Amino acid sequence: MERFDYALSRYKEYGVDAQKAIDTLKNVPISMHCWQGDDVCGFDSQDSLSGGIQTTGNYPGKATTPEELMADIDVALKLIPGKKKLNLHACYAIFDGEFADRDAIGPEHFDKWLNFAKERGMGIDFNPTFFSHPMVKDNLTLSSPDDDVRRFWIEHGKRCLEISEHFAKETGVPCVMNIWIPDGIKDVPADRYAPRKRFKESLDEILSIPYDKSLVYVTLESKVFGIGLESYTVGSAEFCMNYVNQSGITPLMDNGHYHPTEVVSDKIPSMLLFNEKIALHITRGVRWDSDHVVLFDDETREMAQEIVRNDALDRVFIATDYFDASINRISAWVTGMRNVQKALLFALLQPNDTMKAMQDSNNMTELMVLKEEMKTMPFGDVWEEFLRQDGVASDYITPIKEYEKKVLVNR
Ligand code: RNT
Ligand code: ZN
Repeated sequence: MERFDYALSRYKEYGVDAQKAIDTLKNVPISMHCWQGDDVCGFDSQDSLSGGIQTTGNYPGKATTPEELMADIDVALKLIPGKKKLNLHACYAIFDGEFADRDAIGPEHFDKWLNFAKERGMGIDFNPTFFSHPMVKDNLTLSSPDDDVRRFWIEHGKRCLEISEHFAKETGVPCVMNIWIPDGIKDVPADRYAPRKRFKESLDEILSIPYDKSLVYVTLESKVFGIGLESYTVGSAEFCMNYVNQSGITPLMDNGHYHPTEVVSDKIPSMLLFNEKIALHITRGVRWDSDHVVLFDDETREMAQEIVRNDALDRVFIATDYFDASINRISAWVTGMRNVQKALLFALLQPNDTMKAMQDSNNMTELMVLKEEMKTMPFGDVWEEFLRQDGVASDYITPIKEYEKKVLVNR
C-alpha cells in the first residue's frame, strides 16, 4: 500500500491519476485465444495443423480433450486480472453425438463452451477455421478455383455467422467473428488477380446472409506470407483494407502479419481515422514466425499507447493470438495476456496531453527527455496494485508449476 501511495504521488507530479488508470484498465476486455492450450489442434479433425502456421516444441501437458482445455483455460483465467473474453475457433466444436463437418456445424456444437463462458461471465469471440481440413485444396479455400471447395467454405462461413450471433445473444456481449484464410502460393504465381476476385465473391456471399450487425462484428485479417506460402497470399493487406472499406466490416491487424520493419502501432491511428471500430491480434513476430508469446516490449507498449492516447479503448477489439508449444502453455497464456494489460496500463500512465503539446510546439528535446523519464517511474507498483485490487496474486509461476506437477505431466 505504501509503495502505491508513493507511486500515486510520483505520477501526480506529471498530472497522471494512477488510480484512474487502474479503474479504466479493469473494464477493458481482452479476448484470450483458446488455441494456445492445444497447439491449434481443435477437436473436429485428425488433420495436422495446416494453413502456413506452425507450433514448434513438445512441452508436456498439451490439452487433448475439451475437458482438459477448459480446465487449463480456467487455471489461466484465475491468474489473469481484469476483464476477459473467450476467443474460440470453429475447430473447437464439441461433438457429443453425431459428428458434423465444418459446413454443417451449428450453435449446438458449442453449448459446452457457451455454458463455460456464461458461468464465468465472459463474452465469446469466434473464428471460422479455414485450415487443418481435407477440403483445403492446394492450400486454397475461399479463393479456390474448385467450385465444390469454395462452396464448402462459404457454407462454413455462413454457419459461423449464425453461431456468432447465437453467442452474442446468449452472453449479451457482442461477438467479434474474425475471418482469416491461409490461401496462398509457395512460389511465384501466374495469376494474382483471379484468386482475389474469387475470395471477394466468396466473402460477399458469406456476408449476404442476414445477421444483426450490432451483435456480430465481422472482421477480416490480412497476412503477408505463410510458411510454405511465401510468394503470395490472397488476403493481403491491400485486399483486406479495400474489402473492409467497401463492405463496411471491421479490419483486423495481426502485428505478426507485416513486413518485419512495418509496425502496427503506426497503422492504428490511420485505421481509426477511417473505421468506426478496428480489431487487433496481439502477438510477437520473430523472423519467420508470427506467433511468439507477447512480451512487455517496445512495440506492444507503442500499440497500447496508440489506442489509449487516441481515446480509442472502446473502438478497438483487443485479442491475443500466439502459440508456443515449447514452454508451459498456461504460463504462455498468462504471460501474454498480462503483458497486453501491462502495456495498456503503462499507456494509461503517460502524461499524454503534455506530450502531445510538446510535439505541437516542436519541443522535441523535452519530449524525448519526458518519455525516457516515464520509463523509470514506479510503474511496477501500480501494476502490483492493479493485481491486488483485482484479487489476483502477482506470482503466477508457482501455481502453474504446481498444476503442471499435479495434472499436466500425467497426461
Ligand atoms: C494466422 C492468423 C490467425 C491464426 C488463428 C489461429 O497467421 O494469425 O489469426 O493465428 O486464426
Ligand atoms: Zn492472427
